[in-house]
Amino acid sequence: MKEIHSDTPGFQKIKGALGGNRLVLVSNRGPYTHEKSRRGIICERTVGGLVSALDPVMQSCGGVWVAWGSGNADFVVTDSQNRVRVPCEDTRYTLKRIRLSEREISRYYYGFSNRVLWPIFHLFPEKVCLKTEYWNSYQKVNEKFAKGVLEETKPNDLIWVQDYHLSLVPRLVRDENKDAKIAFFWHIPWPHWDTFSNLPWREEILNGLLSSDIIGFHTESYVKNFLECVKKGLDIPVDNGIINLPDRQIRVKAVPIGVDCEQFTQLSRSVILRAARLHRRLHTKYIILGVDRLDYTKGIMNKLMAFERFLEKYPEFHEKVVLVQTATPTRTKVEEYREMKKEIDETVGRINGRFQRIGWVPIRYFYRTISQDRLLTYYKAADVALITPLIDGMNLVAKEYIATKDNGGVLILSEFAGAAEELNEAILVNPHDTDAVADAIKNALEMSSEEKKQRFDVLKEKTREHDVYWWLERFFTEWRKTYEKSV
Ligand code: GDG
Repeated sequence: MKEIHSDTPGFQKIKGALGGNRLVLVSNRGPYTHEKSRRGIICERTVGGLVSALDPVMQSCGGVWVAWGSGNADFVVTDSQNRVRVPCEDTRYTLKRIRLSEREISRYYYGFSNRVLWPIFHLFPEKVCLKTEYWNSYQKVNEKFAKGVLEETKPNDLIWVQDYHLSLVPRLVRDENKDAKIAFFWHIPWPHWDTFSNLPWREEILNGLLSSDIIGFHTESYVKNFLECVKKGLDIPVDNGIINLPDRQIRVKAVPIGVDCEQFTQLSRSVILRAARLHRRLHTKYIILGVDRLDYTKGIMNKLMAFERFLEKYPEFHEKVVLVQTATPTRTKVEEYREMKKEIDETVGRINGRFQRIGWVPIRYFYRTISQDRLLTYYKAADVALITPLIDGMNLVAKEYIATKDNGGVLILSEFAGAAEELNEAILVNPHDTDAVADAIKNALEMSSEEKKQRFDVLKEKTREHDVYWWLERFFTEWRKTYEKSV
């Protein structure tokens, strides 16, 4: 569990940027779940970038987090208002849980969020499944979340809504409380109008978001696309990142999320020995690492094909390189994700069968959620991180890898990850170009120590400078400016 130092300069700055106001955070998944086990009810922190970024702030600043209660004992531990104090062992803030029925989970979450918005916004039109019952459920569930927010909000609270599952919440809250202070952060890409305009409910989604006072994205190109959609979809004037409505203005900003660089660097010191042992255990000189949720956007299949091509083209690296690939289970109830898992299992088996020798297995593949310690050990041990999403809002793994290393690891990064806009000292690749990725692996392994250090030092400096505290402080400062201007 992460230790919180609420008096560090990072947190002091964030508190300053919040201006003493309380935060009401709203997201689909909550930061903690309660699950029944043989040992009783266990409280666990959820794995993922959003929770890693926001739980420490909530712990430090207090407030309320409104989220879906998805654990099987989540409502056993809550009070009559569906509230529970968290973290469980040292409570610091309130978690308000929203109860969803099986049908809502199936239609709002697996349906509209994951089979409509996710594929449209990640440019996979062939995977989109448009059903009116999904949309109806999405509206109902957004209403439930908005009601939960309104029950918890006091005057002057700052309501911060996260991500594509909840795009209608700002409007639903504003309809009931016109003075509410609302911000939105969109964590996935925002596509061009040509793609977005295919969405039958495009106006409702835009209008939902436009009830916020500020909307944040990871990159300038997502901001540009979003503003274009507002102009074309709603015929509303946009000027220099400001949307002008008759009665108010909305600021739209690129504020790229970061990681707690200092903490990754510090924690990584505790895994130095384990990282060294990993090379010996895998009988390899070089370790290449991939850490991805098992999602079609993350490009795991393309990566495997590129690694196979690398082994074909450059046999001098046989018995010297191992690809460690973790695939974190996600959306396991969706048939398509189960099929993708099968395809990846088979491909790993085929490539290993083709190249392995006694004592050397070229791909070590793990389909499971690994512990934070193990993740750090992998980051620390890896000579190269191979991060090749076909498209990705940001990709925190790239930043976590750089934050953990202190001795010049090489980052190979897809040019279609939001992180590539900032981390352009990485070896940038087109993940669809199998040969180019294979060559990039060779180049990474053969790179001179001088070039490695030059690139790494800049990447580390950027990751350190634009860390998670910078993200929060910058976003909150921009948010507060909204109200200062209108006074
Ligand atoms: C969305 C956007 C955007 C993963 N597997 C394990 C594990 N993780 C942690 C990583 C990292 C996080 O989960 C994954 O972050 P990503 O950024 O890669 O991706 P998404 O989950 O797709 O998130 C994305 C992000 O929002 C933030 O705005 O960057 O583009 O799609 O922190 O370390 N952690 C542990 N075990 C695992 O097996 N402990």
